Amino acid sequence: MAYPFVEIEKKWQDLWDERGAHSPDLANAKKPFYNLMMFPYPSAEGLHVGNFFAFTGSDIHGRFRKMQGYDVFEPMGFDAFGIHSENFALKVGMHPSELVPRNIKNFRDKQLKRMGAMFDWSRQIDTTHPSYYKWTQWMFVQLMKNGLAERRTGPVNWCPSCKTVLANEQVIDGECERCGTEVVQRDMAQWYFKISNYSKRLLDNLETIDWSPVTKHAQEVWIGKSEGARLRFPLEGEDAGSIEVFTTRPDTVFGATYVVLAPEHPLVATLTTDAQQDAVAAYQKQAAKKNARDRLDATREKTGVFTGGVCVNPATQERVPVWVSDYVLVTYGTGAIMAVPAHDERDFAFATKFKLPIRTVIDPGEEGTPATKPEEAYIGEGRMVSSGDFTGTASESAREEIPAWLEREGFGERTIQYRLHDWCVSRQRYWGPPIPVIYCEKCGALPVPEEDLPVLLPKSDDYKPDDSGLSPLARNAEFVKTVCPTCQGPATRDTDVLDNFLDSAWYFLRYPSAHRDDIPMDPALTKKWLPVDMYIGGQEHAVLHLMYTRFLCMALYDMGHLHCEEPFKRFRAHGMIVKDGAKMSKSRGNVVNPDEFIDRFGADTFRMYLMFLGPYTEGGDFQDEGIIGIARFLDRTHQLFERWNDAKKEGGAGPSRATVSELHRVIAKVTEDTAELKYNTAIATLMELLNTLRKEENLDRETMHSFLSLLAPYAPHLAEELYETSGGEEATVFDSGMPVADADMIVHETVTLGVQVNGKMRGTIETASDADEDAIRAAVQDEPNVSRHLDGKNIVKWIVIPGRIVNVIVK
Ligand code: ANZ
Ligand code: ZN
Repeated sequence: MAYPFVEIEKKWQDLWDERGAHSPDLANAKKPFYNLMMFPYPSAEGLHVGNFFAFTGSDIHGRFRKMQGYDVFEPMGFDAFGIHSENFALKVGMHPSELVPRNIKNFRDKQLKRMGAMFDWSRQIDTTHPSYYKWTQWMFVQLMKNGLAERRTGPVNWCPSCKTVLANEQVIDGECERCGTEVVQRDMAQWYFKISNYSKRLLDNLETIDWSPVTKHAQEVWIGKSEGARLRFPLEGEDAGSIEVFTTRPDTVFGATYVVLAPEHPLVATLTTDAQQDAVAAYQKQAAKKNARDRLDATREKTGVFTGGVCVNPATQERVPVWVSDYVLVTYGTGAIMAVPAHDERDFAFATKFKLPIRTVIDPGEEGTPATKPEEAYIGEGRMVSSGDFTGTASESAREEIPAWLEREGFGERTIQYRLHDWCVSRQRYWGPPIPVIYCEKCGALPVPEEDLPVLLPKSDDYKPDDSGLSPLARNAEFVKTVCPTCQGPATRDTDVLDNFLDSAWYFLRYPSAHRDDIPMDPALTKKWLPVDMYIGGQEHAVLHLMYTRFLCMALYDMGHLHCEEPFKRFRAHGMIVKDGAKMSKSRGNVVNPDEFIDRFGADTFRMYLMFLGPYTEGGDFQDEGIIGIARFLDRTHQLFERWNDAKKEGGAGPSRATVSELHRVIAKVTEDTAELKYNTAIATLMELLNTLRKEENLDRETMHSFLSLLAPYAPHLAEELYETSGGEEATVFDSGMPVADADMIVHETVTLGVQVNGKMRGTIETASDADEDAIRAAVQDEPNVSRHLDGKNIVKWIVIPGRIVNVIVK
């Protein structure tokens, strides 16, 4: 018989609402705890089980902190701008401005409110609302005024299907992060945020924050620090300039037998001789069609063409030919490399194919003289050969000394290079905040004056993207035409919209100040509530949202708008829920609809079941039948309380010593596991406790309520109900405080072991029954009788027979 979860859940959701239980007094809270979950994009399909899993785990953490006496702020909002919403609107033929509010209503009222989370709906955010995006535009304006936003023309990633430019982070393995279409290169004028100015800080600060190691690692790799040198290879002739290359191996410069420019490098035009004009032009055209992933693939057949030009190797003073090849990217380093075929795999393949000289300058050492014609590149360390004054030294030290020498000679500098690129924020789409910039022929590009914000997105049915490289807003003459804020002359507006990732880069700064129309962030509330104490979200955002938002906070900090550089003290990535071993997808037909399960089993059971599937940070496989086990657990919990309430056994003898001991063991374990997001093992431990309690004759209220406090973060409705019916003193179980484990109450089972030295019984020791061998050895050496027989002798062997005997062999 199932307990009446429908009534119970409805009752408590209404009560929480009525009492404003989840809207803490932000200004006066004593122990603020900001518990944040990545906010969803309100799709038309509604909340899926993956969202539900993620949100539940975050809510359990929030409720757990609340039990511990914190004032928990757990806001929720909707990331409703962007290509996703727009594409769907186009598909169903309904304007996104009508679709989005409908989806939000469905998400919030039909789904999120049923899950029993402590979301503070009084501070909900919708990124598409002018009262929000006014401040998104304000962010842009601040960056622009401080030289951190810049318009540049250059190669960009273009998604032919989404018909817009994408940032580097939004291209995954050469494909559009949204739609999976292969991205192509285009040359366009776009707005960039100078996130690369922050490379070093973004990397160094990682040490100061408590984040999932995988997430930190992903950021480290993406920021991509390389230590090396920029070296200049002079061109022939008076004042002809030079080609600057970036290398991480300046020790190999004596082996640089040619130089390669990226096809897009500006010097290609200067260096190409008349005879090579056609070949080079044809090659450039072909290269433009390839994506970066293919271009960098080391195993790919190398292609390239000779420019006809030469430059001078600054170390050897020899003339070396200059080639063009697409394995050199214009967007990294200087867009040019010195090729050292003897010691770099890609250069080796290229030199072999085009019969360019291969010169060994590092000898591996052990095998005597180096091969005159190497079979493959040697990329390791060794002894320098054919390297002028450096011959005979170790390559590691030459790596320091050669660039120091070239620096003195004026041929370069040692540098640190980062892979992180500036963030391109222009999108040629409709559904976003218009970029707040005005172009005037006389005054140039100007930010829209702050008092004129927001630049409203005009409602128009003509919003389909096209291949022109211009946003649909460019077709809206009324929108485009404006006056220059400086000279009052005729001017035009920027017609692109801002990247959806800017909307989400600052939403959590807005929640506490959601009521303030006059400023983006209330200074007192911001100071009190930020940085976020616990942030939970998907690992797929490691180098997207989580990088952008760190950058924006640093920039706001530098501009004096924020008191903290880092937005999230703690971040944990949650796992993924799969179904029958496969990712859930409509096409596979294995999508789990959370609504159905809540209808059948209730939100508490569904919450707990999801958390029981596997470790929260790893996820698990959804099995329809498994939920019965949790339903039974909650039924039995309900029964236990009903029986106890009826019997009113209060004031009896109290539980046995064994039950008290078990309770304290469980308090310690569940508290620790819940704090570490190990929800599945915490639930298993609660199940053990229930079994003990079911067998106990003399349960007192303290024991019953301790159990409820531990259960409450997981099954909040049922815990509230049982707390009330069993005579809880507070208005809510969440004010009843978390029980604290008393270590002295926990009885460890012990065993007695006989101890022999060289086969003769010398004493006994008491150890915990689960003591490991190290603990047993320590106990043996502490036993005075035994240790007398060990003194001054060498222990040659330990023989430990668990639970019975220890024999120490000495000499
Ligand atoms: C000469 C050399 C000799 C190199 C050698 C390597 C080994 P990371 O570690 O990723 O920073 N490189 C530089 N700029 C490039 C570009 N725009 N496109 C493609 N490759 C580029 O890699 C740095 C190395 O990658 C540089 O060091 C350069 O090759 C190449 F035995 O210079 B090296
Ligand atoms: Zn796309």
